[in-house]
Parts: sequence; C-alpha cells; structure tokens
Amino acid sequence: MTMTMPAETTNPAAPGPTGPAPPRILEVRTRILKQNDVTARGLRDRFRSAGVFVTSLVSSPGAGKTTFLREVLRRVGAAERVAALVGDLATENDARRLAESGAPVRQIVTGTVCHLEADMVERALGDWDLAALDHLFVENVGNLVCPASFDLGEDLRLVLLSTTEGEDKPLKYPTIFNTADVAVVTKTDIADAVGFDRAAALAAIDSVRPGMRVFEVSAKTGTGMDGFLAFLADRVAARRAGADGVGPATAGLEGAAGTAAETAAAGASRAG
Ligand SMILES: Nc1nc2c(ncn2[C@@H]2O[C@H](COP(=O)(O)OP(=O)(O)OP(=O)(O)O)[C@@H](O)[C@H]2O)c(=O)[nH]1
Ligand SMILES: [Mg+2]
Repeated sequence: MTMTMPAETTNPAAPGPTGPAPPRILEVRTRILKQNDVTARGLRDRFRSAGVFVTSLVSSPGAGKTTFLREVLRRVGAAERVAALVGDLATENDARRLAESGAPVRQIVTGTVCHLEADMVERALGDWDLAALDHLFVENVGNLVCPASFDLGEDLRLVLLSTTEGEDKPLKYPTIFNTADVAVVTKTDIADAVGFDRAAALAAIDSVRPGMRVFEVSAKTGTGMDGFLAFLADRVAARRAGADGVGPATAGLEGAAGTAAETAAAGASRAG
C-alpha cells in the first residue's frame, strides 16, 4: 500500500522563530496607498465636475481588455464623446490598437510598475478637456494583483476573466474581484474549444463576490456587447441623476509599492 503525503503549504507572513519582522515595508506601502487615495479623490472630483463617466478595466495579461475596449469605444463612440488611457509596462501597441476605434487615446508606459496609480492618470490626462468628453476609459496594466489596491477615481471598475485562463482565477485572486464592480467573461466564442466550464467560473465569481453582476461577451463576434453597453448606459444615466452612489471599493490590501515611473506617451491625440 502506498501512502500519499499531504501537500505542504507555508505562510511567508507567519512570524519566524525570532518573532515578527519589523513592519517597515508595510509602512511605505501604507503611505503610498494613502497618497494615491488623496490623488484619486481629486481625480474623482474633477471627473464629476466635468461630467465625464470613467470606467476602468483590470484583468490578467491577455484576457482581452484592449480588444473588448476597442469594440466598446467603437460602439459608444458612434453616439458619444469617448477617450481612453491605457497602461502597459512597455510599448504603445495597445494605444495604437485602441486608436483604431477613432477615439483619442493616450498610452501610459509604466516601466517596471505593475499597475496604474492615480498620479499616472492625472499626468497622462494633462490638459485634456474633460468637459468635452462623455466617457473616459482606463485600461490598467495586465495583472491580477497589483491594480487591486489603487483607486484611480473611476466610477466603474470592470474585472475581465477570459474563457482561456482557468475558471478558478477568482478563487486565487479574490481581491481583484472584490475591488471591482462588475465582472466580464471574455472570449466566449472559443469557450467550447478550450473546454471552458461556465458554471464553475460563475460559481467562483459568486463565491468571492456574492451577487456580482457578470457579463459574458465575445469582442470578436459581438455576442453580449449590447447587454454590456445597455448596462453602461444605465449606470451613466444613474450617475447623471445622482442616484447611483457606486465606485470601486478599492481596499488597499496587496498592492506592490512601486514608484510612479511612467511617461505619458508622446504623439497621443487630444480630447476636446
Ligand atoms: N477568440 C477571441 N480572442 C480574443 C477575444 N478578445 C481578445 N482576444 C485575443 O486575445 C489576445 C489578447 O487580447 P488583448 O485584447 O490584447 O488582451 P489584453 O487584456 O488587452 O492584454 P494586455 O494588455 O497585454 O494585458 C489577442 O490575441 C486577441 O485577439 C475574443 O473575444 N475572442
Ligand atoms: Mg491590452
């Protein structure tokens, strides 16, 4: 008879034999998050007074943020004034792809930083005339950990989960789901081909965030896009009526304490 040993787990945060380590990293991180909250509050006030509705997108790398957002910009931009910011560690590829929608787009190149911070957004906005916009969209760096802690002053935060990345992502990365308002399951056109277990994915989302609204879309075929856009229009109407009271509940739990080494890319179009 063979015996199976239980898998070992270790908790790196547990105190060692000499007791807990001094909390210096935590202090630095807390200061950065506090400063970010102050800047995000300023941004939120600015967005509100300009009457622009701000939606941000977070997900793992490659979950389909740019493809989905390009489609949203194309469709919403047919009737309303839209613009976008997009963050990546390197390249302006996503800004170029989003600009194919016809919307003004600016790339934020973060260098080594794995998330956007409020001051990066503030600097990238520069002198954009926000009052000339109805919608601003912000695509975060592809990462399921770092962006969770950083409020960007947005009205609505979307977390995307693709059919190709594993149904248990919400269970493994609960904070990013807890700090978003709405989940979007992407790439439904290839769900069958990759053996996507829809029920398991929806159950995983619901277990970390009971009652979370989920949209299932394919930006490639357009399936589900109308439903999402109707929801977005409702949210905007509620904001204009002052009746929503929504906004991401960014918890400040597990962000990386990077510095804001971003550059707002040159050559971006101007809004307004
Ligand atoms: N079949 C299919 N493929 C998609 C869909 N959406 C995105 N993709 C593909 O998925 C890949 C990644 O898509 P992106 O939109 O670049 O993903 P992203 O989340 O912006 O990636 P990062 O910005 O690098 O984090 C690309 O090859 C897309 O063509 C979809 O709805 N269906
Ligand atoms: Mg992208």
